[in-house]
Amino acid sequence: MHNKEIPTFASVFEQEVYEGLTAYPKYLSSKYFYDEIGDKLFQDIMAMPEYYLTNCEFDIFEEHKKKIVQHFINDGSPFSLFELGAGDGKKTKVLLKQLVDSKADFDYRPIDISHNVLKQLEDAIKKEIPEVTINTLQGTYFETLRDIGSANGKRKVILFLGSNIGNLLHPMAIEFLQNMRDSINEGDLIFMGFDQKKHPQVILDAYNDKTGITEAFNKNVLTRINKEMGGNFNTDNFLHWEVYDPESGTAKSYLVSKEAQEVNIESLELNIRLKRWETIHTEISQKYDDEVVEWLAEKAGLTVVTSFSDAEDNYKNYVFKK
Ligand code: AVI
Repeated sequence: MHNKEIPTFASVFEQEVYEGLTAYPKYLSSKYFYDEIGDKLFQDIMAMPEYYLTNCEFDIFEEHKKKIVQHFINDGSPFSLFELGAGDGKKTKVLLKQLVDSKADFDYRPIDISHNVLKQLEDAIKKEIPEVTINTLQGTYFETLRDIGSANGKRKVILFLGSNIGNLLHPMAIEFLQNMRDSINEGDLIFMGFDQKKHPQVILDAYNDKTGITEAFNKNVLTRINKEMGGNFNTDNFLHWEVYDPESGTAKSYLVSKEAQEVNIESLELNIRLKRWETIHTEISQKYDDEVVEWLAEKAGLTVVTSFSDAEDNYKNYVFKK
């Protein structure tokens, strides 16, 4: 019998690239967009006028900050405010300032995979809102949720903003919400952003800007494979393509091969062929409505307490409890 060789991988990234590029149809996970360059590109995306999500969430916080923090403060007992994937904290600062003004007894515990991001955030908070006690936590969502779960004593409020949940398909989103649920107790809260269904063109424009920032962001996964695994992708040979299905609310990003091509990835000892117009699916950005959010929450054993939205209901932040 012929034994098929099982490749060994130096990292989960390598393994997932191998699996995704040898599958049909091909795929790569959007979690690999983010290295130093990808982080910067995402910052640029958040500053684009087409990428309405950031401004909507900022406006919701500005408009409803008093009511929002009232939910966090609850009975006035001390609490820790955790934030998963904290980023630059621009929006969170609105809530932190309001918490200080409301004399809340809390500490802020931002969590991010990047040391660099956390250091910058810590410096900014210490400078701009010195009243806030900040303790950063470095790690993946999964590891840190475990840490949150075992942190005893204070009440917990967990922030998960920016519709980051939208990068997970529903089954994964439910699993993620279940993990969040397992890390909190009765009386704790989860506060999350969910981008809403809207005019399909607005969504397509947000994920397909004319300046090409989103295209560069999408292609950064290929650039990373080139750098980190000795790949020889020519990113010019791919189109960035965005589709949005208004029925399911799913926006999907693809890299489409403009010509028949062969790519070699040295450290995977892998040669792949792409036909002309063959696709690599890279990202989903799910859009929601109240029914879907309630369904996800129920599946995960959470209850929707209330929600806050912008004037046009383009975006909503939901408060969940156990
Ligand atoms: C991080 N995440 C919520 C963004 C989104 O909207 O799906 C990532 C992104 N992809 C393209 N533009 C922004």
